[in-house]
Amino acid sequence: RTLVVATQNPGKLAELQQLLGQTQFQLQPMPPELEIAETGATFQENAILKARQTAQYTGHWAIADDSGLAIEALDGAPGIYSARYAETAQARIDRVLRELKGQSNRRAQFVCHMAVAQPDGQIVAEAEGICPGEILEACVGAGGFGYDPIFWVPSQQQTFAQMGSDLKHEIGHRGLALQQLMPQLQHL
Ligand code: ITT
Repeated sequence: RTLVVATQNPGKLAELQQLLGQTQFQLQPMPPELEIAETGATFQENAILKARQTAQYTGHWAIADDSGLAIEALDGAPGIYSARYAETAQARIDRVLRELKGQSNRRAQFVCHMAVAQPDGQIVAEAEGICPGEILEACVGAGGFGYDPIFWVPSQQQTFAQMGSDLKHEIGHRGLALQQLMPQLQHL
């Protein structure tokens, strides 16, 4: 059956297509004209509203991912505002580096909440993945997207932007969420 991947973010879409490639679903991109206001106060609320509205609009099953970077010394910012923290990806990274200037606590985590809705909008599966790390003082690595070049994963001694996509899927927030979601999808 058809599963609409409810994201307009090309970096996320590529990862989700790779991660969902082995499932029983025929993946479809989100209709470009569909704009969803992220009015929720949490990753979970935003994932649910994106999955629900996309399912209802398309009449297909839909999966949504609401994710972001939560930095301890910034009281969890940018968090659910990660995509809206500045105009461009580079400006968002620059803002984080500026706000952490001189700060010795560099601890952070990436969070990904996923929700799956059936065609009438009812949520049938949910999962959350968290990946702990540290914010570097400058970019390292050229792969990935978003905040990947400043997100250092101590257990791997490299940034998200340095690791291959297989490793990012294995230990990253999105991959961990999907590892939990997969068994739930199999029973639908
Ligand atoms: P959709 O809502 O259309 O899916 P979006 O980019 O607006 O796209 P979010 O509201 O969930 O999605 O914001 C997530 C932001 O968090 C994203 O734009 C990146 O800036 C950041 N982010 C999430 N996962 C990331 C990852 O794996 N690597 C780097 N940055 C990531």
